[in-house]
Amino acid sequence: MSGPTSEPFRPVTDDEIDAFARDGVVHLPAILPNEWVELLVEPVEATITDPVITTDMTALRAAVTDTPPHSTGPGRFLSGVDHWLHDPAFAAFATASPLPAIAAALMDAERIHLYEDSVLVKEPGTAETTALHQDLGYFHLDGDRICTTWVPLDPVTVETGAVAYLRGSHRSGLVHRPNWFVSDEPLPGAEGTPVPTIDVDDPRLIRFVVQPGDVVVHHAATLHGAGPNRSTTSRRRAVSVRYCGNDVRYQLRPGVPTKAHHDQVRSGDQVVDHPGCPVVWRRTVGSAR
Ligand SMILES: O=C(O)CCC(=O)C(=O)O
Repeated sequence: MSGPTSEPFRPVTDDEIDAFARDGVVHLPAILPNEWVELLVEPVEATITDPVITTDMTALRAAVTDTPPHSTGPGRFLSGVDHWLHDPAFAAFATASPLPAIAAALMDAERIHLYEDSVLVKEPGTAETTALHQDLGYFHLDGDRICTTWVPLDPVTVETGAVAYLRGSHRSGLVHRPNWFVSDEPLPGAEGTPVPTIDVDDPRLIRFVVQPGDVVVHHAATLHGAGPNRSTTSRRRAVSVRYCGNDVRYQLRPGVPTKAHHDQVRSGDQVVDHPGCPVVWRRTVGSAR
């Protein structure tokens, strides 16, 4: 499947590149052609109704902790990973949409590799928050050019579960210990600096009101989490695609799930083109930034 054009609606601006470097996150309004968002709607629906592919994060939180909040109605936080490996629509989205070029522009990269994708759906009435965390601790990678592109399929507000980013936290130099994603409880055996406790009203938290066609990109070292979906009618469907660029090395982290190709690499190896982490964009003479 090739999909619609790989050209973004508009270029990434210098101000957006500066914001990403300064804050560790940037909101790119109206940059993704709608056809790409539409392409994902059915595959996301198929995915979240398949209990083999998707984890019920609401049930996971209930298993990990008795501490509220827990959804008491039909609200569910549903999440899955690495859909691109078996679904052509997700593969087209991750490899042939404008996302790799957008990541390259923000990270000033010579090439971009696909690391993974995730589906992140909070149905109306989902009480579970996404715990504050840093993606880097979950990635078996080390380096600066690593980012997550967060793509909403619905309009998203603070009420429906906007992601909150701790401004500038990507510059801490710390790798934070991964948690269960729906609980602050750390993953057993995982290493890293404890995630700090940040009040939801902390003025350093940035949240964006977004529309389908927007993309929010954060640096892998940026601390972030998300609220519940308090709406009784509006869904909050999103897909994250995670990329790394040149000068990134593997760093195998204990206690964190690995991918099949991680058996073939050692910590310190450069990330090179491989079917498990393919190059999806290369700078060419005259490539748009
Ligand atoms: O969508 C969410 O609730 C969290 C998103 C997130 O943590 C990510 O994409 O890295």
